Amino acid sequence: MASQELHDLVVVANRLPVDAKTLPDGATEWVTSPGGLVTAMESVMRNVDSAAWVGWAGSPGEAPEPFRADGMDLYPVSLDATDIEKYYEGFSNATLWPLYHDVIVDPAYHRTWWDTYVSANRRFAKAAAAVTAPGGTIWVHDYQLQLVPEMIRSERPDVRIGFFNHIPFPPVELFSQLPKRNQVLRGLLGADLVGFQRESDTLNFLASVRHLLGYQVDQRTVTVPGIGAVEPRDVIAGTFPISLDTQAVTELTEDPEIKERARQLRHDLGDPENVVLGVDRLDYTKGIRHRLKAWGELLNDGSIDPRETVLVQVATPSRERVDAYRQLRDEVELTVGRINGDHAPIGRPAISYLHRSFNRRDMTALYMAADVVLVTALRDGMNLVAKEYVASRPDLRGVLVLSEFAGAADELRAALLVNPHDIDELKSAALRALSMPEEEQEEMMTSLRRQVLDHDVQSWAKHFLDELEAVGEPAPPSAPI
Ligand code: GDG
Repeated sequence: MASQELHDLVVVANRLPVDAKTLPDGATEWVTSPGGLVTAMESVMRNVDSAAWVGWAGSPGEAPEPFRADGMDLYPVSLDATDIEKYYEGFSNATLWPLYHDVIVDPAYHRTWWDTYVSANRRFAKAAAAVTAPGGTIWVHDYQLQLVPEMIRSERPDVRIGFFNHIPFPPVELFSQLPKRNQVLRGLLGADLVGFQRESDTLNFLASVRHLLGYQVDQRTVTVPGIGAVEPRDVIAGTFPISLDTQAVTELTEDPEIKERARQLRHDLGDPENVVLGVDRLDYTKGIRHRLKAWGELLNDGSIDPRETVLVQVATPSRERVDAYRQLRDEVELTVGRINGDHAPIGRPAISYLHRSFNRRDMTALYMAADVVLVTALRDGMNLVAKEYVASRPDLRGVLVLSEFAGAADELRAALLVNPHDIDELKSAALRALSMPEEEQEEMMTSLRRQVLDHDVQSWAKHFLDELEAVGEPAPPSAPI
């Protein structure tokens, strides 16, 4: 168990980077979930004397006591059934998520959701403020916790606060729809540095601050006016595109067992000439319906022969208690069933649809087995699948079809960029990818890999924390609140 010591660096995210595993004797073991953020944090945490992570442990009810896992001190925050319904599934995932992703589905607004969002944010803020050393640094992550920076600041004006938004920040015309929009902006402006994935997100945020709050914005610097004894302060907004632990991906691609698994996968699919892959959380932002529509049409008009070309679609279960997600699953599965019914050869699918999670090794084997990956997001903060595919192809083979609405499109300019709303364009991009000569694939992959391998997640985290370090001295610990 971790002592309640004070830490120089504290990460705050909705989820702790661990999953509970129940052992045969009924005891709980914590297994770290190997996400990109954990890897990034591990690399920066190694360089500070004492680092910690504050977040929800994943099950409703009372939070477990603080504990250590893989060298990190973890501080669980409790969320009860009402918090999960109103703060997490409600305001975070049925209000903010669709609004921040271009209202692909209608955002729902309920006043009680907001109240619970505020109280849950306060719990995270208090937990972080309590474990941060004087003059320490707190890094808050993502849209579920937008009020946390200001809440921490009011309690701990002595600490440096950074905020990073993993999802897009919408244009002011859309953001203005959000009830409590000004409270959200003020919450974010409690940070010293607010980071976004794309330049357009940063500019959208600054435009909202200027238009809705009327604060002075000079290039990247917002001046938050002082009130009473509190001095005006500067907040910097910046663009920090997230990336992968490319070293870890490279190691997986060199593993003979995974190479063999990739060969086996193709064999299991009937050794088709072409394997096309989609990997997404089953989320309406990912453009899975558009992809299936294009694929169904290509099969209908005979442009693709299902005996030669198979589409593998991994659709990882996600947010299954939120209405729009249940509906999406039904629609996707109906469409896949229809397409397979119409086109699959006997004993083999035209679309191999996998509604479950795979481990990292299997995911890498899938990327290595795929001739084409389709990323057709209608809006996506970054989209790590696009980068993972590129990092998994040291053989320089394969083609990435990438939506221009994914943040990754800003960096991966060499991919076949598409507007996924244009089904004809999607169809021609898929056909072009399938017929791309090897030299052209090599050229594309070389250029994409240069971009991905030169910018790993460790340098992303370091860059953010270095900028945060540089944004001026916070108030001394004794400063009045
Ligand atoms: C948010 C933003 C931004 C998927 N299925 C399985 C599996 N995955 C992994 C992928 C990838 C990750 O999950 C998904 O990341 P994405 O970036 O594609 O999308 P979101 O989950 O929406 O993430 C996004 C990201 O935050 C980071 O800032 O890029 O825009 O929306 O790594 O490989 N992993 C395993 N099994 C699966 O079945 N092991």
